[in-house]
Amino acid sequence: MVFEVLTIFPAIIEAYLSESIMRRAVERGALRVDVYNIRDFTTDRHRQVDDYPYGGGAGMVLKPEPVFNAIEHIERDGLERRRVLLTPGGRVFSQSIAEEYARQERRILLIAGRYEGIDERIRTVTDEELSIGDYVLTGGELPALVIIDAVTRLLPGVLGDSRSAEEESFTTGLLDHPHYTRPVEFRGMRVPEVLLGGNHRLIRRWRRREALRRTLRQRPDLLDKADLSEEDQELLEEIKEEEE
Ligand code: 9WO
Repeated sequence: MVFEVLTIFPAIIEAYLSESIMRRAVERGALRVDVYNIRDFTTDRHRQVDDYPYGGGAGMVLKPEPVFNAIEHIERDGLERRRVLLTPGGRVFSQSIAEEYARQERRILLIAGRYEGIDERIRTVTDEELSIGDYVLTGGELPALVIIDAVTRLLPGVLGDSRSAEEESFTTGLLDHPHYTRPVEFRGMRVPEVLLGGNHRLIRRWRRREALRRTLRQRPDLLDKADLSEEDQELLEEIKEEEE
């Protein structure tokens, strides 16, 4: 997968990608991220990327010209790519969008705005607007990294097989089951007995039950859309009685 990021703060993107799993994904060739500094595509003496808003008011606006120049430069390769603008007004990003991107896209261009807004004409060169949630940030860089991270971990070979994407709770529409590591007792809190024995059928069933319980308690809205088996439905009924 190739991501291209347009930003006035390339170091923010590079810092995250140089660590841990993202770095390994790059080294393994599963991921490439080309970061472009919008300022490099200005043509004026002061390399100005922002300007005053027409109509007045506080704050500055990201200029269209360097952004258009950057996109035209990048697209000289003639390759297909999805052009995505990060904005709170966009379609809300989710695990299913991450899966769709990991499966269907080869190149994604992410445009991260800054200042108090972007010139409206920048929207005309995008295919889609994405939001990572209902809050306002100071720029689109963190949303760009969120999207790169969520998509990259779904690419073949990135996570190894410590845990298949299939097994993962959000894929099945449930929250995760509880996890424990050593010590077996910590400040009076013990690891559930079932996890200490080697009965893997029992462990699987306990984990499923606890994932259902946690989802019912914390995000009951997810249960409506979750893909539940007959056994899940039965477990859920038992849990509901226990929880009363
Ligand atoms: C800001 C804004 C606020 C309310 C309604 C719509 C809005 N659009 C933008 C916007 O596009 N802002 C630009 C990018 C310029 C200012 C900083 N930017 C930004 C993007 N802040 N927060 C985001 C963002 C992007 C994706 N998901 C959540 C927040």
